[in-house]
Amino acid sequence: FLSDGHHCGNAEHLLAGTLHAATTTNPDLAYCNYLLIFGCQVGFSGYYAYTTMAQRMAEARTRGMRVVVVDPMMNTAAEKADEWLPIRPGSDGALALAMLNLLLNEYHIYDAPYLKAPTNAIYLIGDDGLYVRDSAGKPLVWDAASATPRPFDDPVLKEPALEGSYQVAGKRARPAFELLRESAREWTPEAAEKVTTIPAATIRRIAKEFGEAARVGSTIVIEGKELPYRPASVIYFKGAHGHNNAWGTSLAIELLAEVVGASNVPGSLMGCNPVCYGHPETGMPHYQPKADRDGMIIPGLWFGMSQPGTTPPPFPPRQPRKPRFLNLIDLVPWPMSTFLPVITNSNPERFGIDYKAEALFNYGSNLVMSLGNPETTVNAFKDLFTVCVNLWVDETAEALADIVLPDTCYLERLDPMPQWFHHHHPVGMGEWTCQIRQPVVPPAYERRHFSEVLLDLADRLGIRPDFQVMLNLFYGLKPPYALEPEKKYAWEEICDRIYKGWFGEERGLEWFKEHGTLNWKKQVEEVYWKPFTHARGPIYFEWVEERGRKIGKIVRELGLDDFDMSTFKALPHWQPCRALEPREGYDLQAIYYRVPFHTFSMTYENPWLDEVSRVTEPYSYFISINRETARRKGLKDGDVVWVESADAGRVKGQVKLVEGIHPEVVGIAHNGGHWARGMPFAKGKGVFFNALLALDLRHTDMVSFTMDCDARVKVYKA
Ligand SMILES: Nc1nc2c(c(=O)[nH]1)N[C@H]1C(S)=C(S)[C@@H](COP(=O)(O)OP(=O)(O)OC[C@H]3O[C@@H](n4cnc5c(=O)[nH]c(N)nc54)[C@H](O)[C@@H]3O)O[C@H]1N2
Ligand SMILES: Nc1nc2c(c(=O)[nH]1)N[C@H]1C(S)=C(S)[C@@H](COP(=O)(O)OP(=O)(O)OC[C@H]3O[C@@H](n4cnc5c(=O)[nH]c(N)nc54)[C@H](O)[C@@H]3O)O[C@H]1N2
Ligand SMILES: [Mo]
Repeated sequence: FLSDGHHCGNAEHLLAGTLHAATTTNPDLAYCNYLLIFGCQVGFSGYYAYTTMAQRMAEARTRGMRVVVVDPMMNTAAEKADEWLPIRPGSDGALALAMLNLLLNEYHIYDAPYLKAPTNAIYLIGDDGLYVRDSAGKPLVWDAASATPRPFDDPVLKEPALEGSYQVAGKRARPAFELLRESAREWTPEAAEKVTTIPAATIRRIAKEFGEAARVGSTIVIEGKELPYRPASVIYFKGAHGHNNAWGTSLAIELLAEVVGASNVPGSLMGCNPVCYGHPETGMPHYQPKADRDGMIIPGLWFGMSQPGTTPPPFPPRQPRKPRFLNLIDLVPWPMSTFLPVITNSNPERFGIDYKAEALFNYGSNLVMSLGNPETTVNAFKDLFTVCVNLWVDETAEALADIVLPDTCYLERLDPMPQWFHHHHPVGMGEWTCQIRQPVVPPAYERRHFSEVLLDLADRLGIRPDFQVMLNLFYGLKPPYALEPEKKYAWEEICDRIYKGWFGEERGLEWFKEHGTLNWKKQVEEVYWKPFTHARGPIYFEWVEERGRKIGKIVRELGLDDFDMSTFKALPHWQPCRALEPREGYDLQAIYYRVPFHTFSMTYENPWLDEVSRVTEPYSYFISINRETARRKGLKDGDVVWVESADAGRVKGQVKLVEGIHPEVVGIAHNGGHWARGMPFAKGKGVFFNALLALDLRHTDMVSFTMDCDARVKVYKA
């Protein structure tokens, strides 16, 4: 019932799925001239397709691309940027809304032709907040040419109205764009300054720079195809959206790109490869978005399958229902991963669920450390029969496991297409690459490849046929390469069939073992796919409003008064996250960040990286605090302090005084402070940030299942 990543990028993935037909996004650095980053280290020290993006970032900077980084701390991205905007954590939505307001209402920089074509900006919205539909259920738009409402896909529609107010069947109906523009008005730069601590004059300048850099109306020819050219990109991730105001915030940032048309065209924010026509000889793999009956984008490729209880694509949303699953994915039918069992399993009756989980199967996650306060996690799962598949006996295995299955590490195993699905493939022109991961050493000790273990488990459970049908679906395998349900295959044979199924008889496992990768050229229509589709991206999330009402009704019936319905809105909005709510005696906010040479928390067990962290780089093991704030508190470099959360635990560590951090903030890298006996190098190194995070509904954005990943804290000498 847990998918990977826990609180990784839920709000972003929801928007990536609906606006970009992909799981995640990345900027098109080959053409971008102005990159505005909100709480993300793309191309500098983290985020996705890391190494390629770092190279492209370097090339773009050499070419003169300007980088502006919004971040409470001068981490790797901010320190290399042309401009750093130190923001108060959790307030990015207010900044983005003020910029939207300036673009739409003051500078009048927006891309009307784009908004009219592949978005729903022209769809008429009634005073009930929902689409105005015709008798056949089609959303209507206002046709200014005939002064009548018409279905959005009516071929005679000439001049769809983006603005104004109309009467349809005696009721007021306004284009979604008109509502967006109106609602953004509330966010003057001065109002945003109060919330973000970024001066109003700076907000005005940045909005103008971004809007002008987008060159609305311009075109570029790439490989003989004329395309819209929008060389300005926004990108945001963990820092900006990792709060319980994730939905409204992420939407505000995304719409900065949408209103200027900087979405999936040269220079802009791009979905991570949502269109693939496949290898020229076989046409495999093949996927592309399509439109639903309201004209909106359905992604062509998504994680998992749309089975009850697993992750469905975010759109079109199913009807909400009283929860049967502990992850509440049937109540809120669009988040892509969910950590909620850590909350629901302790008291399922409260959610109308009449069972508790009995077993936990954990593959390569240290969830006792990576979720939030470990006491909550251990309490929720301690009675479960738990299997951990891991390289080490980490904190989760130590606290919860009945059985630990030792997995092979990446140097010991054979994997087909290890980098294909998901966001590892860089965006933009270039090549598609399919790879092989081959073992370079035999597995040590009793380690076994997890795929082989899964096949064995499927046999013992008697579900091998179902399992192989699932693999056929997942890899799109057709005869003669599809797995026959009743037949037993070894892992090597399955890999061979996957390769042959995609690339033909002569390019099987042996071919890949010899050649390593298969590359072919990406086509313009695959990469810059927006101008070639009639599927529309939403600037108005009508169904969040519509389904939200149904969800609200169920929530009220269940009496869940801590289930926050206030963020279920169709348009961007901002409200303080929990860590921004004033708490007597707690004067600071704790945030976390990644450093370039660590991956999550597991690399704290790597002796070389441990040495780097101890000897040359103070930002992985210390608690960073602003020099002036430290002075007021009488703290010096190297002092040992407690950081105590208003809502959860406290952690101890040494302080490092820095200039490059917002004065109201303490910064802690990743998740250190391991305590498992199975991780001797990591043990006691660094600071365990997540002890500070409360795991409950109050700290969760219920639209996207994103938790507030910073905490209101106080700092005092230990
Ligand atoms: N404080 C803080 N919390 C965070 C984050 C953060 O940056 N800071 N990030 C959040 C995000 S975005 C994410 S995605 C999650 C990540 O959270 P997790 O996925 O839980 O990451 P880790 O804590 O590194 O745990 C990874 C586990 O996988 C094991 N492992 C490594 N390689 C293999 C392998 O090949 N096979 C198997 N079976 N196991 C292996 C490691 O031993 C380790 O126990 O954390 C979330 N929580
Ligand atoms: N080197 C490395 N690369 C990685 C990973 C890794 O562990 N190491 N993990 C991978 C995974 S799973 C993920 S999810 C991605 C994450 O990719 P990123 O989101 O790029 O990762 P972080 O370093 O956590 O970036 C968060 C930034 O946001 C800032 N921040 C914190 N709070 C706020 C806020 O309220 N507002 C703003 N504007 N900024 C804020 C932090 O200071 C930090 O600089 O990286 C992936 N790539
Ligand atoms: Mo993540």
